[in-house]
Amino acid sequence: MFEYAPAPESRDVVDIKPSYGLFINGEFVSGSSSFKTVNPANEEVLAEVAVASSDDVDRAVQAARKAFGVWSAMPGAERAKYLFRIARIIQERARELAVLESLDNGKPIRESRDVDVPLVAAHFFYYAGWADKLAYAGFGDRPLGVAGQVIPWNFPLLMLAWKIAPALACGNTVVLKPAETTPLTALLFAEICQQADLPPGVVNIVTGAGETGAAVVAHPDVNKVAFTGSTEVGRIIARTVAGTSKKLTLELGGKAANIVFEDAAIDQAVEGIVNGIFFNQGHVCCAGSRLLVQESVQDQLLDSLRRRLSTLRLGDPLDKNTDIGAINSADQLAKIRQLSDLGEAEGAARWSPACELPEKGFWFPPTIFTGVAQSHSIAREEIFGPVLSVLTFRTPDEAVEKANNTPYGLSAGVWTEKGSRILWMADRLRAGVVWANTFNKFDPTSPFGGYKESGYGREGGLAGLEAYLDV
Ligand code: TXE
Repeated sequence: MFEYAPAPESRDVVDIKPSYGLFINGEFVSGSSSFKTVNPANEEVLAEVAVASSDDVDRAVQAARKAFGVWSAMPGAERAKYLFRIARIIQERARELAVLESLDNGKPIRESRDVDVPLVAAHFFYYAGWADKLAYAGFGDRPLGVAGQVIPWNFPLLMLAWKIAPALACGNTVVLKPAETTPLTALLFAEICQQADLPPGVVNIVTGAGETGAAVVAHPDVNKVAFTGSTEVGRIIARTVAGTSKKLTLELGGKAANIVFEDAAIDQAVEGIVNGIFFNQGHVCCAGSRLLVQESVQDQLLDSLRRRLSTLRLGDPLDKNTDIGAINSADQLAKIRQLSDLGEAEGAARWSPACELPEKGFWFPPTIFTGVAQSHSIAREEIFGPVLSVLTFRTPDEAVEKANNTPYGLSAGVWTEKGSRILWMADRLRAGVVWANTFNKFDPTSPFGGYKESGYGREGGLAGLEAYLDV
């Protein structure tokens, strides 16, 4: 790949403690056991983190229940002050948050610094603004109670913000369980809640694996469950919640089509395709993992795409020049390898740019599969890695049919210079988000969420408030 001079961000800007407790009722408390969280770029242990047992989860839920009385009775304008304060502290501590996110997750610092952390602050600012305007927005202002929130590892802080900011703005209190491979920024966020003098028990962070998440979801005093993660675990959670009065929102997997018409600005489309599938190593639920290209421009587009891929820099996530960081875990790497091998075995042609992978850590090169058929596993299953499956189409109808031929329905992208075609496509694509001549653009004012097996409920925007209120 490309030669360049490394420019590393300093790891020393963040003070990582050797061990972390659970954040319950405004304090850090110890758990009965612990697990290690590692830096996926070099497999070094970053810290020892407490596991919340079901008793610990119960303590957290009771703290949230008690705090609900105070928090929900507080005027919206007062709640807004806390949320604005949290947003400002996030901005002040942005560098620490970004470095810690890159260390624990493996994502390039350029992304955590320029995308994740600014969006996290933006979500707190945005929902702070709604806290005293809920009645005006026609929602009334009746919060649900205690929200149990379980989040994944691909955007640890951003998923936390998507869930905590609207919940608190509406007057709910929260018990949140971060993913087991990326607990550290959620614990730094707990410190920020202390710094903002948030009343104890309004936010509780319980770390641990799936069992801890299951205890949060099943707790009888939790009134609302919000989950982002795999479709498989989403189904388990839906079964647990069925037959209770808990409200549920699920944000699950995806297999988005990025659709390029022959009249598209090809250079721009190439950038969008790269951003669509290689941003965050493809660990993105709405990643453009299927490229649908109109047959007449396939060769031209693939030539440009291969050239562009050869300029991507893979390596140290703290290096400011890095485009592609580490895969988040050994398990995720094994899944990407297994599905990619299956792609080859099923007959698709595999290509990656010449690229040296670091010896330690979890790495996978940017990869393109051509000659992919709709029946191939790599065209159907979510790989959740830097792997693009290329399919072709001739007519707009065929593009729609192929794009919709998936059990998922989270997002899609359309590349064309014809405005009418964008609207025609957006009407027919069964996806919660359709981007036109761009991809992976997020904004707190826009609702985000899926159709079909990508889940239900919306996060972001006004629709995101509905998930946390009795309307
Ligand atoms: O997800 P899990 P994993 C997809 C992606 C990825 C695959 C597996 O395809 O390769 O899922 O990833 C908690 N009750 N996505 O195994 O297991 C778990 O501790 C309650 C897409 O990491 O779903 C973690 O906090 N909670 C996705 C969270 O659920 C449970 C993002 C997600 O983990 C639980 C992540 C249980 N029974 C993965 N079991 C997206 N939509 O963005 C686990 N958890």
